[in-house]
Amino acid sequence: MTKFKRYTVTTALPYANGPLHIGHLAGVYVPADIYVRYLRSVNKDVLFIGGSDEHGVPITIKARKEGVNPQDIVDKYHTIIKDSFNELGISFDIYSRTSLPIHHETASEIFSNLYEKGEFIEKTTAQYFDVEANQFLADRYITGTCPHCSYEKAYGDQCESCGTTLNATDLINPKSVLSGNVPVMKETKHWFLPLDKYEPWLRKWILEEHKDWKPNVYGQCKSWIDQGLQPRAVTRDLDWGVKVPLEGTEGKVLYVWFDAPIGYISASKDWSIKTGKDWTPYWKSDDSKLIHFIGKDNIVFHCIIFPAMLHAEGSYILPDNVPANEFLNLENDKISTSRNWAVWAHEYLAELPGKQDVLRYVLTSNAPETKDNDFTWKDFQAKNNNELLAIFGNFVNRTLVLTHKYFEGKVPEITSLTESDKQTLIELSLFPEKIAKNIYTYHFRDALSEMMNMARLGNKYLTENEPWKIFKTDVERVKTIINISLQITANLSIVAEPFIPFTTAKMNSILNFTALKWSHAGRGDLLKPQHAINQPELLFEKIEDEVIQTQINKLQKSKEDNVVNNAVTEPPKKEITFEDFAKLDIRTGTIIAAEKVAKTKKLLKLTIDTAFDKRTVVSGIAEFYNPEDIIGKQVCLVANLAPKELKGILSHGMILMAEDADGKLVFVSPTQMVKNGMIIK
Ligand code: B3M
Ligand code: ZN
Repeated sequence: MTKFKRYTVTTALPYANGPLHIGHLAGVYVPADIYVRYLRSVNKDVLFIGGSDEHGVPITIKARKEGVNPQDIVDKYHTIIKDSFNELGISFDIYSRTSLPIHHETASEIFSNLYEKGEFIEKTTAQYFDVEANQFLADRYITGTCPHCSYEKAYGDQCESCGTTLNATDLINPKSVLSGNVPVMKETKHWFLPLDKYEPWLRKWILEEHKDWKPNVYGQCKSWIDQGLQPRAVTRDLDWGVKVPLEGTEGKVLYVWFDAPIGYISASKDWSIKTGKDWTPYWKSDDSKLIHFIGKDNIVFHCIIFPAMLHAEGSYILPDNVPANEFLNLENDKISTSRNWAVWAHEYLAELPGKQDVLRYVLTSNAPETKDNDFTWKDFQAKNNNELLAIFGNFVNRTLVLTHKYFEGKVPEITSLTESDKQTLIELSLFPEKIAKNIYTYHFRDALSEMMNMARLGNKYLTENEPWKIFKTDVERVKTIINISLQITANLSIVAEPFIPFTTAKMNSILNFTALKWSHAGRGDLLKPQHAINQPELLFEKIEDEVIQTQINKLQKSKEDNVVNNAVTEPPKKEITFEDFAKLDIRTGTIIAAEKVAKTKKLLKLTIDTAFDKRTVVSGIAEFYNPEDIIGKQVCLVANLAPKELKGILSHGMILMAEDADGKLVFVSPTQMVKNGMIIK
């Protein structure tokens, strides 16, 4: 950690179109905060940057739905998000926002600079336009039938049924979301960043010079680069965002993924304005280390597109690392805003007051560092009761109580050291380095577990030495035991600070000393003899089953609400005759094999035993069912549907599923076991 003089640490700018949830916190903000708090403790010069991403189509869509202006939406959520971060102790030096003038200026400047250098390609393309609404349509504003799977509500950028990435022009029967009309094609001019041109440079910079990046990050970059990079449009026809700073570009703004990462730079300028300090070394000096904390869905933007922009601009530093995390699931199900399947930060803070550190602890110990991970309320309770309370809290509390009981709250002196005392002090001295190394290399789970091991050391020491048994007979020995236990406590208050800062602040106030820095940690003489400590307070409290059950019930309710709310209320399709219906040959069958179809999110390849044959059916249910869970399941099959090729697999028939208005699918199956091959009529 030598060559760097200062650290520029950024965190993904959350879209200001909804509140924060635990997935955001576990993936990005808690690890970044641990990293930064540690750096500060080792006296590094750090600028910790956050802010709200207030542009982009999802915000305009939300505003339209609610009948308000986009600015109203972002004002509301910016405040909610900012307050949650603050209450959770995410210690940003600046929490800015991209609707500020300083951001618009900065993004325009970088665009103009690249434009003047001739870095962009100008292209006129035909795009969908809604005549009635008098505007060009972003991909998300167009729906139609998917050319691959015939799903009728595919979006212009992606079919949510088969997972295929689409262009709006691929859709069959396209409709504008704004007016419901059929859009027309109209020519429009846009500016593209020629990523293909930077490919050789990117290949060298990432694939050769950044082999140290996490495997998930490196792997994603490699796969993008190997597939061949294409020019990417950096402007859009939209009326919300940073205006394109060129003549005759009315109604055009910078693409949100062009301006959002520039938000890190403008946030730094915002910090300069507010503090009077200079932002430039953090972005323009080679001895600054730039680190982007993000989730895995943002990798390409932070590792390829933003660096390519900065490289082309030429005066900024590039990231040294991008320690992106995978996703956190909730109770074995993907976190989903639209299904309200989430633990929302602001609700957590209101419903479990004073438990910020418990959440920070649980999210760190479950952090999705190498693979997707799961948060469950039962595990949350167990980690609080069996770890924070039973190990950390219990050790600290016993030590403090005994100090008051035996020595009137004054630190006793060490009288003499046994071999085992010396051993304990040696072990104590080794922890700070182990923890630091893990934090510095972005292994926050391991760092946290070493921190807990230090508390375990204290617990074991007290339990083995049992001062309460010998106080009457050997007070001199007890003095040493309590002194050492107090030294371990003081050490914990230093090394636990990055993880559970509210708790360590409390500890410092009980220990009656000002927070020490990391360089003090490891020593056995932090608290001097006769130093008076304050009355102990409990650091953690037991979380009872009722509290957890309330949270589980709340989630259960959101599942039920979803089912009820999302019933399809459209009128039935056009009438058919019995003869039409009789053309359908629907039969029972059993799934005897199931596997994911490679490179798709939604498709499973099933083998169905119909009694008549064993056939392959490709079904778009992978988001709702795991292959291993549905083997042996009885289903209803449209057996005489013409075969169709999906992702190179010939699918013979279709499984009947019930679908709600959000596209959630459940099997329609016989209510009791029946033989395969029964006719449904
Ligand atoms: N707002 C996407 C997201 O929240 C986007 C990140 C911007 S980081 C510059 O995942
Ligand atoms: Zn599709």
